[in-house]
Amino acid sequence: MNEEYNMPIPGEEFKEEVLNAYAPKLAKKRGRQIVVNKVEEGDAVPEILANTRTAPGIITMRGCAYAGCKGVVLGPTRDILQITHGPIGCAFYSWLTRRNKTRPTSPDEPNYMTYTMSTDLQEDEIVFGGEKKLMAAIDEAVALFHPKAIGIFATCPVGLIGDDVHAVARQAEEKYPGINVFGFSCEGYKGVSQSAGHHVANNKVFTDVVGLNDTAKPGKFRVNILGEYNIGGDAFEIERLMAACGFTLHSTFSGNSTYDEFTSAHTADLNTVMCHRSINYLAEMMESKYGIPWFKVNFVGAEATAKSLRKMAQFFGDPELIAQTEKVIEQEMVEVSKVRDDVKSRCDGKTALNFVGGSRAHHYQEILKEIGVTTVVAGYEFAHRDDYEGRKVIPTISVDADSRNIEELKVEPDTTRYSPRITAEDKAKREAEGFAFSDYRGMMADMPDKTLVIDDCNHFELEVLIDMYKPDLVCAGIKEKYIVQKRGIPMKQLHSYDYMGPFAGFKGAINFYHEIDRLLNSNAFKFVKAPWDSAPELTATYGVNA
Ligand code: CFM
Repeated sequence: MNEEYNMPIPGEEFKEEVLNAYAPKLAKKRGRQIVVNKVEEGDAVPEILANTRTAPGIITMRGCAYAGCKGVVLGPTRDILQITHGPIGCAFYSWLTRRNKTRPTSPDEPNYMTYTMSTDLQEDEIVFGGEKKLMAAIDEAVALFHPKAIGIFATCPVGLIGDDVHAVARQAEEKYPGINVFGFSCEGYKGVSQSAGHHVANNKVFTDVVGLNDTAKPGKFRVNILGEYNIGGDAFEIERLMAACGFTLHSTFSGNSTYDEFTSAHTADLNTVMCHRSINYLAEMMESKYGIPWFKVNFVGAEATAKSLRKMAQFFGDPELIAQTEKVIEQEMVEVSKVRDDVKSRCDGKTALNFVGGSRAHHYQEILKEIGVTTVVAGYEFAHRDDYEGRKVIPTISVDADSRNIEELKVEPDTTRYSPRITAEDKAKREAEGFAFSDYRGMMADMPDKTLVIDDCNHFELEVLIDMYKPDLVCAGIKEKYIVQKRGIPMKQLHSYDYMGPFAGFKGAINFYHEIDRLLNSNAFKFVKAPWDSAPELTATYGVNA
């Protein structure tokens, strides 16, 4: 049903090429993770295997559960003091390398993001236990910073030696009444990827933070944004637009956010979900407990931004809000269209590979399309089948031992605070008119037929893709960046945006168009020759045999 993309090499041919290099058992598994797209009636797409373990030895693009919990979901909050219980490296590498920004409202407001706090576990603690050191770290943190809340994050060794971060959190709360201390069992190995850490983070934020304070922020049309992490200033641009349209942004989970905004987030009237993968759990649980409806939005790309703002205005149905939103879109689109058309004249017809975590591989296809760049191969590092095929497949997703490892909370309506923001009849009526609630249609429905979808792509496969499809642009992460660039292919990091941003909203779209224009139309990359093409391969022998 979707337009067909005429791939230079059929996807099946690529599949055969890479699967041949694998041992039979792995080839069988990878065969189910590499899919040639075809969209049928009702957005039905082929099934893809996702959210399963990466085979040992493969250089995966994935990260760990700790990264998903501390780095991704909680990291962008500025005033929850976050202690990594573990070796120093885990804390160091989760220290703002994702470029999540924040903007305290005054110089006195706490901002712990400029620090990284760790218990710096040593061999002694690995042998004798590290809980005392954790408590000492909390004592030190309280004495120095007097935080409202402390999050403790477990790393792999902590899980292996059996330190109980939750017990220490409870002791700390007794010792320091008034400080909310909570632990996360987000040991790196907890799941098959970051995704497990997202779920752990969602659960704890839901049980220990959201709902503690019933004071609503003043204002009309009160909205939370879930799954927006303010990379390169994205949230600042979204905040600007929301204010201009007349929405009240109550809290963002978790770009440019504070603890107090989280505690009262349940007072908002609408949850919008930007990154479905990392935060759909919280949206679902807040709906069950408090009656807040949610729907998916996307602020990457000018069209997507306009569509999302319109949908939000339509949800509230206020004529003034709708008119003001239209006015903002119209004003913003003047400059957007000008730059887009100019950039498109130079980028039209180019191709891209797009491999990002769990939502950007989808979102960035739309913005690339705006300047005429087609994503011929895309994949998520760690998303689930619903992010590929749409939420309609959730009932058919098989639960394995790894996913069972993460607690699925049973959530009941709050006895006093459950209040459905719209009636069941109103919701049904709107749904009949095509207004989708609690839904995500997934990436594949938006991709042309015959394009390739690859889950948990690895470095070997990326190299074969580049050889076979000769893309004009590769979008991926830091681990991929240098191999791609050394081959003379422009590469854009879509995790940290390298040194740029914002890319969200209208001004962000303009930034992105310019950046892709510079990358695709600069001559510099044409002069790059991969060092391994001219220099002999290095060989060596073990010293002991010399
Ligand atoms: Fe969501 Fe994200 Fe992403 Fe993600 Fe990530 Fe990220 Fe990502 Mo890097 S929360 S899934 S775990 S949109 S850090 S801000 S860019 S892999 S595609």
